[in-house]
Amino acid sequence: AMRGHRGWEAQWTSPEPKAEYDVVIIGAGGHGLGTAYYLAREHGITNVAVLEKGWLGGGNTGRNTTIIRSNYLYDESAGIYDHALKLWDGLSQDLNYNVMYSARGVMMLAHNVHDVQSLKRHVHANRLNGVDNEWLTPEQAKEYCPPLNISRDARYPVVGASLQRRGGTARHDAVAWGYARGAAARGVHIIQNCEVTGIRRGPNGAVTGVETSRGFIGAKKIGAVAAGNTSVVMNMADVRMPLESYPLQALVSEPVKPVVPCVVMSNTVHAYISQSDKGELVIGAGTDQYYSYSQAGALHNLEHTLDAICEMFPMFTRMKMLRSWGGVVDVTPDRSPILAKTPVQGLYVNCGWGTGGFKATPGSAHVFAHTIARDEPHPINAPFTLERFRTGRLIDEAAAAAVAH
Ligand code: FAD
Ligand code: PYC
Repeated sequence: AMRGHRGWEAQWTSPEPKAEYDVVIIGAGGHGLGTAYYLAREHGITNVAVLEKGWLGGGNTGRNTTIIRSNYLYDESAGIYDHALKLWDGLSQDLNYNVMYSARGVMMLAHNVHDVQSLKRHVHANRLNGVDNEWLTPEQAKEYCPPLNISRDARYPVVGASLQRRGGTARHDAVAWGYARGAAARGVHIIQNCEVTGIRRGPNGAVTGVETSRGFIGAKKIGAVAAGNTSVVMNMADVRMPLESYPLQALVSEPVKPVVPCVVMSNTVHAYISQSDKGELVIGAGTDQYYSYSQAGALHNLEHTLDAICEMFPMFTRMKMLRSWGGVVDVTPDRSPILAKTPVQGLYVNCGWGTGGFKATPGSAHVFAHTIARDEPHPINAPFTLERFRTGRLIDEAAAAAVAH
């Protein structure tokens, strides 16, 4: 049907790379494109290129299950994830692009005493930080999400749930496209099919530019925002990262009429579900248990996840699944991100979002742009350093990651 349309303007231009930029961003996912957008909009830095080895949004940004929430445990996390949640609220207006943010509520299920203690701890910690979160009985959980099975006979019965009502979903592609259009309109160059293969440094060790599949491109500053490939990119500047890269899989069903009104997650049975505006059930698994740079994973993980979904929602046992895929997630030892300067002058890194960075996209991009522009962290990302893995000042969010690792 698209072939019949004429005169549609490209949403962003595809210029030839210039010889040099003030800032080069490696990776055109939501975080990289958002960083370029805020560099231009908030800091007036428009001589910026975003280099992407594949196509814009083709990494984890276009592969994730779009769950948005800010119900993490620690103060530092409340700072960054709730900053993002507040930005989600006005993002469509800000970008003049409908990112379809829908605050339909994120419910996290408890199946045993340990889950109850852990989720209630999160509820209390969140409320102390002014982040909404509440505890539900199984009956209240079912009232909020009618198809949920709360039978006591289930293998892992639902014994309670936490609910963040401001949590929800958004349209992942639209986030990448909206930031790309907004950045390009302010003069940022978005260059696809341009793989960074090296980082060049001058005699004093500071960065001078990047080697790419389209030749050398000079840069005064470089922001590496390459998600699952961050270790590979940072290795080009001899910086060893505390990251492990794993495949994370998801799948969608055939489209059906509205049936799941919110997001439901269960870390214990390793499955989560929501329904897209197209009607597909969007379902995800825990990470595969081996390191890999492959954007695919093992079938048994999906089978295990669908077993769990059928137990939580017996009405879906005869649903047909349409397609599955994987992304490569970059996991830190404390399951919190790294948004920081690096030991190399002029090189900045934004990574380690693991299984949960989509929700952070606007907040992360906003404070990372500040870090690059001012050469110092924003107070919100100041705790998310690389050094914390040496000093031990960790921000352990393994439980709040809510996706089995
Ligand atoms: P990406 O979108 O991956 O962008 C990085 C880009 O860098 C890629 O496009 C890549 O091609 C490019 N790149 C890499 N190396 C180079 C190079 N050498 N040269 C040039 N370009 C390069 N998070 C949530 O909050 N909620 C969820 O529900 C959720 N579900 C998920 C489900 C799945 C199946 C997966 C895989 C992830 C999920 N996540 C979720 C995590 C989330 O997708 C990521 O944390 C987030 O999208 C990372 O965004 P990004 O912009 O940093 O990375
Ligand atoms: O971080 O909320 C999350 C998430 C859900 C699915 C994958 N990640």
